[in-house]
Amino acid sequence: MFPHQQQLADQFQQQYGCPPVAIARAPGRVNLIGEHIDYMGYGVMPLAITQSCHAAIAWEPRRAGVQTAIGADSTDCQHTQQQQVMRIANVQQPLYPSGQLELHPSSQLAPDSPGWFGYILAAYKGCCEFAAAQQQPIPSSSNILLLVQGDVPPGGGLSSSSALVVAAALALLALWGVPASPAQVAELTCSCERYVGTQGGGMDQAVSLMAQPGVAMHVEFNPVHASPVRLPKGAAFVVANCLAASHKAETAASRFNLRVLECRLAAMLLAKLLSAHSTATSGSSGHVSSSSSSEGSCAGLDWRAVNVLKAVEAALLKFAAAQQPPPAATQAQAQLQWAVERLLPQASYTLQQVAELLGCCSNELLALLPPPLQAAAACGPPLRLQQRALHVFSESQRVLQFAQVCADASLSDAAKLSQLGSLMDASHASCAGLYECSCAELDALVGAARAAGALGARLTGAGWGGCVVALLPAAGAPAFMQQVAQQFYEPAVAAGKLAREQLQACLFMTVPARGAEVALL
Ligand code: NG1
Repeated sequence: MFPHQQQLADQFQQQYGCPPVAIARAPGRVNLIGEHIDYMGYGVMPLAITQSCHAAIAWEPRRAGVQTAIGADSTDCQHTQQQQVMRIANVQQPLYPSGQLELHPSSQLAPDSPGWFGYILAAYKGCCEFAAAQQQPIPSSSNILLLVQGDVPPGGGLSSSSALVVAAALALLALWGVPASPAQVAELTCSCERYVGTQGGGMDQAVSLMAQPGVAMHVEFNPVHASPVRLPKGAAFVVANCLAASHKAETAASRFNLRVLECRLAAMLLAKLLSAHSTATSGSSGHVSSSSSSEGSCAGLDWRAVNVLKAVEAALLKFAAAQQPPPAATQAQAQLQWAVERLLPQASYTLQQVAELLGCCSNELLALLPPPLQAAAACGPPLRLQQRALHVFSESQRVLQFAQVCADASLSDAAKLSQLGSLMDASHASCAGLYECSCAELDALVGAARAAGALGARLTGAGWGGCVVALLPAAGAPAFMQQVAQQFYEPAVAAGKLAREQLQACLFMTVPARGAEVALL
């Protein structure tokens, strides 16, 4: 039995007058390093936190003598007389209002539905698609009852939304009796969360499902898998909320999707330019010309088929190695930087310029992108391709270095802690400078954490608000927390911006927790 299980079962009974048949628990996560690179194909290093989302589920009981909402037993929605619905409630009322969702695989969120239903609808659609692909029938003879409870702080970069999607998906699959491995649920919840609008990678869902207690997880993609990484003895991680909510997705043209767009265009453009590298010459714009006839000759790159920066990494390294004179540095990170700066020299690009460099028109380019990225492009933002690509390549190298340091038997634990701290600091600098996903509040909190003795500190999650994660020697963690509380939070409490009882949710030490689980009752 996991924490909250019995309590939630009792609340379910009170809410709906019947017991749940399954309760799913899905944890939030804190990402130690590897920010904004999962959707570009690169591995990341999160751990699951104990704060979780729980979803209790059951079929709605039929009452004797009463025509049910659905009518005759059926395993096919199309044959039912009335619309099947999911009744939804949250133990946190009125923060998360109750209501119901109509259930069919093409359902849209009704305009008057509470916003948080979008995540449950996304999970439902993803589960329908998964069940259909597995040729598993979806039972639909009764309405569904769902009760949600969660304590992952929302808008904090701790993945509260993915915890909800994963918990709802696990609960639905359990109710339907559709078997799925953690990796399958990770894939299905990653793609279905895109129904909610952001074009994220698969980190949050994967770690929520696959985390192991006591270790960080090196999560890699295509296909998704997670390997445990033993952290040095004496490492403590403290999570602190900067008190500015992370609004990564408030509009379709969200800043999150704009970053995905910039990375995607950088990948396409690099593929195009690299495909011509064997006969490349510097054009007057400073760009390596892409007009050569050798397109497609470099590593078989077809820019139209390139979606992620990882796909051009090998060709970039080859490009750097083939130059005369070769770049001075031999390290992959320096070589990638050299090549990106040479191939994408402008401070920013317009969509029109990107299209011209690709040799097509803007509309043709837009047609290759999914609608949320088209929406991001429609606002005509300056596209900072070089900076975003430099962040992604350097951050992916830092993830590998983080794993190497953890595994290096020749290093003392103290030396490991110090090196991991430096990598986390460098990650924050890159997020703030090259990726521009920090904010004044996050930067101030990172500064306060360092001043209070953190070996390294960085924003965690999408950024633009939310939380930082700080690395401490365990012995120093209590004094650290006291100092940060005094310096960062007490002024907010004094100013009435933060209730004292919220402090615990804003500043806490975390240990790597176990991944999602389902209890069949
Ligand atoms: P959060 O912190 O939950 O907004 C988002 C993405 C991740 C990853 C991080 C940045 C979703 C569901 N999550 O996380 O995949 O890209 O940003 O590293 O989109």
